[in-house]
Amino acid sequence: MILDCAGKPLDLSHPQVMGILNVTPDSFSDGGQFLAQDSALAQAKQMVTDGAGIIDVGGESTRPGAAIVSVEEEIARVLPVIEAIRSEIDIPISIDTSKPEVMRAAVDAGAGLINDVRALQVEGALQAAVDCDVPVCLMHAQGTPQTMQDAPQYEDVVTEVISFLHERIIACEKVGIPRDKIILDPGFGFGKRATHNLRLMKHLAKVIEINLPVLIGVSRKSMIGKLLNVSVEERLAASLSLAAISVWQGAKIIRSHDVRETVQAVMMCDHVIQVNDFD
Ligand code: PT1
Repeated sequence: MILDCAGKPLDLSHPQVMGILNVTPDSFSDGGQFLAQDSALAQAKQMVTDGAGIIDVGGESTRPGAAIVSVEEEIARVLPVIEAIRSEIDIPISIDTSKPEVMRAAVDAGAGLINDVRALQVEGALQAAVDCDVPVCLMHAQGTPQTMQDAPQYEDVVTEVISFLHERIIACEKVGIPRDKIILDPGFGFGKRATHNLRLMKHLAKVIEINLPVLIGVSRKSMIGKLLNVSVEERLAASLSLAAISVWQGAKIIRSHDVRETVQAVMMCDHVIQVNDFD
């Protein structure tokens, strides 16, 4: 139940919060304000203080309609940040990327988990993950960030997401990534309409039944904006409620912009889950 992230332990016997550290000029919610290395480091330190169990560093925005970024640009964005965090902070770093070259460079610099919204489907990504020898998060998406929200369609979103995740687990095992290094993510907001996201959330327990740790990313996402008609700055309460619903069903990692508040929500849920009925 303790995941070894390149020497840094991630204890999944309790739910953990993954702090989001975007290093993209067009980054979602943060407006690129953490581009500078030292402010990225300050942000990472604050996340540790606030109770994050892991920090997710990403140099490619994957929100709907985001721009494509080159390998060179992505490496230039994330490497200095990973190096700075690694030298001063003791918790695991995750690299949010789909590019094999970025995976290799990031893990060389000290990242301990590969978080891939394309579930290692890019040419060379499976082999990069094998060589990096760190845990991987496999996420479901329909389409690519550029076009995924144009016309998402499913016959049965829950079944289709689960089938996809099973296929990717098998692809991983085939190349030598063992099950005990795999985390799953149904991919909220990735080629899904509001109803698809809601059905996935309602039936998240079915994803949990695969019996691998499940990661959830709902923080500030547009499904909340669509359903509640609130701007991105006003989505904290709804994000926390979705985090609680996820943890209650068994999710082990919650990816969030708002670490302090999410840690409180997740810990409260965990207290309810863990309470002894007989004393
Ligand atoms: C996620 C995730 C991620 N989300 C994992 N990694 C993003 N494992 C980046 C919107 O609808 O859920 N899981 N890495 C950010 N992507 C989005 C997608 C941001 C949709 C916003 C939206 O607003």
